[in-house]
Amino acid sequence: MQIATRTATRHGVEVNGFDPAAATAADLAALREHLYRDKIVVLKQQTLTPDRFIELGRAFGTPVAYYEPMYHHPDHELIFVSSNLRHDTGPIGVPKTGAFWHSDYQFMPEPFAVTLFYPQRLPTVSRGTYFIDMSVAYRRLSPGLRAAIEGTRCRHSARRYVKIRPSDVYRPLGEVIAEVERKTPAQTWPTVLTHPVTGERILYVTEAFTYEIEDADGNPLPRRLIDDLLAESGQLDTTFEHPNIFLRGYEPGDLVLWDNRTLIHRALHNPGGEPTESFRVTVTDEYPLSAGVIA
Ligand code: 7UC
Ligand code: FE
Repeated sequence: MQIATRTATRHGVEVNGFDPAAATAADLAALREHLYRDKIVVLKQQTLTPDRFIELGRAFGTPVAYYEPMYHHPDHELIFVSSNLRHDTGPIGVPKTGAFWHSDYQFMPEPFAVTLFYPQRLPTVSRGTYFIDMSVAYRRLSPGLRAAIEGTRCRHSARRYVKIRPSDVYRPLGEVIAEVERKTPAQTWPTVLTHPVTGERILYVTEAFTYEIEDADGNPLPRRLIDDLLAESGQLDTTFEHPNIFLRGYEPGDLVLWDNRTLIHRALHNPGGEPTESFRVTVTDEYPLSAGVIA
């Protein structure tokens, strides 16, 4: 296993020659360390079966099945499938997931620590994921805004991005909305997390899920604060040229792991609708979301 170190132009580390069947405990510990420090680890030239992919996830935490079964791989509920392919048996997974700035499960009681992303079929163009390192975004905030969010908390909900299921057709929208609120009630987290491993401070605000901000006593603060945080962190830049944004491109065989506390991401979907499919395994780890917060 060779770990290529981070360069100025490339975020994260690339790993060649990784074979999960031959990996030692020391190899896996080294990968985990890189994941938390460098935020992205790309394992090159992987050829894993779904079972092996899930097994790899266990080296980084506890795999958790997505709460909505519509996304599950038909034979492996721990794999979340994003796909626009038509299989003989019909569609599997959900097309065009995650095309908005977010952190996986930020709206749930236990947000994921690590996302393992394994493209199965890549389009010829527009293949990659946009990322923002929110510890960098926090450090780059204007001092006034940084001071204004000290001690505040934000509320997060998936409601704007929950996808209706085929079985929801003809249901009253009010009933569907009520079900979303019941199944995924909003969660409140500190606006600034402290990473439990690295101690870095992380701006934990996303365009998709964050909708309210309150002071330390629970009094609501103006929505304008969230908009300013989204703008300064780069999430409102529709040209994707903001200095905080970087694109991680994919080659066949790449298996990408990222630190889901620190990085937010946004899927890049090819506009031509070329066939594309990816598998994802998400894990919780042994640490709280933020040092000092009981998850
Ligand atoms: O369909 C999707 O884009 C799924 C999204 C609402 N949630 C992904 C997650 O893990 O938070
Ligand atoms: Fe996602």
